[in-house]
Amino acid sequence: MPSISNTKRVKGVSIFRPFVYGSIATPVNPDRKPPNLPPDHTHQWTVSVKGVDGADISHFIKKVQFKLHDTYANPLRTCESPPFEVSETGWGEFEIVIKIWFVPESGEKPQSCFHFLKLHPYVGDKAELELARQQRRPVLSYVYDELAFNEPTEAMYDILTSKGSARLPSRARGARGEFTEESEAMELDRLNAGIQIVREHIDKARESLVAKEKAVAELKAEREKK
Ligand code: SLL
Repeated sequence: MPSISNTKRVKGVSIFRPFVYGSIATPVNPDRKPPNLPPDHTHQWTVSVKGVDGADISHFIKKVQFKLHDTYANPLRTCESPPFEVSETGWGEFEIVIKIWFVPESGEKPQSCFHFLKLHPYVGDKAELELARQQRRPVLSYVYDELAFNEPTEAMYDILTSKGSARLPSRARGARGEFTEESEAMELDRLNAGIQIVREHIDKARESLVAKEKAVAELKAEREKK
């Protein structure tokens, strides 16, 4: 049993560790169907939680549970050791709840994140999408995220500072991995949608400010008249 007696916390310190979660899905080739594939299953996919560029994450992540759609037998899938991943076949997209447990030394509660399983290509114009479909290109949907250990226990501080590092995903052009141009384009779409919402908020705030300024000016003018 690992010792969890050292629960004293290191004050004023936060340690961040990058990780990646998401899925890769490949359309089934009708000429090379895996045996026992149910006739309505169109895709093979893998959902995973992993380190950046294959970095080890098992010194801080102990266990990962993936909650699949209820149409799957035993939808709750647990990985007690790396690789933290589930491979399946299916026909539809759905949200996967990913619950991450940390090593006991951390004294941290488990944390959940949500991943929408993508089976179909969705970036590009009609012709590009059609080509991707025809070529049965894998569809990647990965998110880069960070786990924060705020005021870690002393034991956890020792673990985090002696193993691993805060390595960022490689962005070299043509690099193979989770972060392809497609997933980058997707991330950009998400960011742009976010920027649009922020813009709308700013516009609304500006309108209300202008209205208030007008009201104040009117009040002032009225008072000066008296
Ligand atoms: C949809 N809301 O209707 C989604 C649900 C569920 C996908 C998708 C099950 C595979 C099996 C499977 O692919 N479920 O029969 O084991 O699109």
